Amino acid sequence: MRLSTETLAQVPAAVARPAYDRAAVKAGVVHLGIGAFHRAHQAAVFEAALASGDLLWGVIGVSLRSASVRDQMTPQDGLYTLLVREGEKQTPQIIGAVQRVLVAPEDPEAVVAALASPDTHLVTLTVTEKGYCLDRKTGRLMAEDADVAADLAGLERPRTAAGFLVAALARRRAEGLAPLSILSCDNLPHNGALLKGAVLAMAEAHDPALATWIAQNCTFPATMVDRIVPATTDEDIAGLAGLIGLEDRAMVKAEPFLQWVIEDSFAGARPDFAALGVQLTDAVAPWEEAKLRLLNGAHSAIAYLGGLAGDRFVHEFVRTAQGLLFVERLWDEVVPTLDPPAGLDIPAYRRELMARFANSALQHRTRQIAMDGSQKLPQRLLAPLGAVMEQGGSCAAIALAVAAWVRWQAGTTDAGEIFTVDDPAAPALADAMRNAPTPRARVIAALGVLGYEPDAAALDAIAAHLGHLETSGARAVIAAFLGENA
Ligand code: CS2
Repeated sequence: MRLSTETLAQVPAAVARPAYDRAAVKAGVVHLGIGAFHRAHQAAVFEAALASGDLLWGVIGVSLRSASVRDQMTPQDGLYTLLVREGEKQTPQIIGAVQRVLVAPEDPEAVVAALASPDTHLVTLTVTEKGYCLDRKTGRLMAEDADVAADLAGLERPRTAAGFLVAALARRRAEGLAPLSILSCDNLPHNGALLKGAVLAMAEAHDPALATWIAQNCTFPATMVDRIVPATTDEDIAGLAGLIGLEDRAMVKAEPFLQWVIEDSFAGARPDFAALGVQLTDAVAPWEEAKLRLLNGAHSAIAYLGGLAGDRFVHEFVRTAQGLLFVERLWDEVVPTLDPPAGLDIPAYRRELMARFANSALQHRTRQIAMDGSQKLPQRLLAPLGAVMEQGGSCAAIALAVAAWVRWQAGTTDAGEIFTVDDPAAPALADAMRNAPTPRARVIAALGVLGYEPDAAALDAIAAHLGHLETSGARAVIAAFLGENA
């Protein structure tokens, strides 16, 4: 039997569930990119708003591509379980915030209508780094992308996030409706400004007066989001059925930790975020930078080094003394590049991060994090690498992590297992590296695809690590690195 409004009463009484009247909730939020992360993060916060009695913050979820989330959630009336796991402890909570899921390619008009509804005040986005369709070198919309080109030509059936937003904002303006607060929740530095740039460029191409209206009335607060949310597996769904007595194909699993920092700049109504544990601030950037470089940078290092060495999960990497020490060395190099916000205790943050990585109940796959490396590397590892070089610091651990990413492009683990490199730039990377005969040439070629040119010392370090990785494998290289940098 499947979880739904009708079967909800069968769930054991100890399991938390919506105590508010779902029928009375208004959809104040449209979320673009309703994957597991949204359901475990922002939707959990909106659920808390609803639970507090503020019924304006139901969510209409939008999938920009596939129908799978809609197909999981619609038979369940939008209900799903958030399963918080740590050690032996598992705490399920049934969430009712999501009212509907729309599949954009099937019915783009429904998405525009939802965004242009008078009930909508906030738009949140988790469309992943590549979903902004921005050229990372120039910061411009990728006009050569087929979806961007289609949206630049006409917005009758938008395809991109920026296209949907512009089509809907045009309608809101024409109908005299209130502007929107539009919050990027992706792991990109200055995500608010990036999104604003993409939306304004799209609007400018259609109607400069609309672009001006958007710039003057809508806001694009920067946000930092943090919660580790591994992809759900069939075993997770089977395990949850044992806990709640029902099948829930839309469940998500997450760690207990949740952080959301939002730039305090709203165009109109919003929930009482502060009361919901969300941090409102004038400056998100220092939070974002610390999180991207320490958490996500270490994640990517673990994904490539651990992935090459055969670690399937993050906790397996930090369970070994060498893995743990390597992450500490990486952080030692990165910390001097940060300008941490008041309120962030770096030593405590590092300890907490390590404990979060060690949470074996999450089963967070290294392959999941390895995905889309070309989109992630710049802010996670290359920016701190550049900053370390400028400061004249040591970059050996960061360089090793970057070398592991280059090595990853070969598509084989150290044991010779073949895998597919899951990255929109994979063909370009393979092309660039095909005729690069030496480790040094391969580093130059791979980083060149990202538009990155390391300085001579960094290049030497990355190339030496790559040569060593190619001949000896990740475990041996980490051991040698720790021997030299004890
Ligand atoms: C991870 C992130 O998959 C990845 O790239 O580094 O999803 C990470 O788990 C989150 O940013 C944590 O907040």
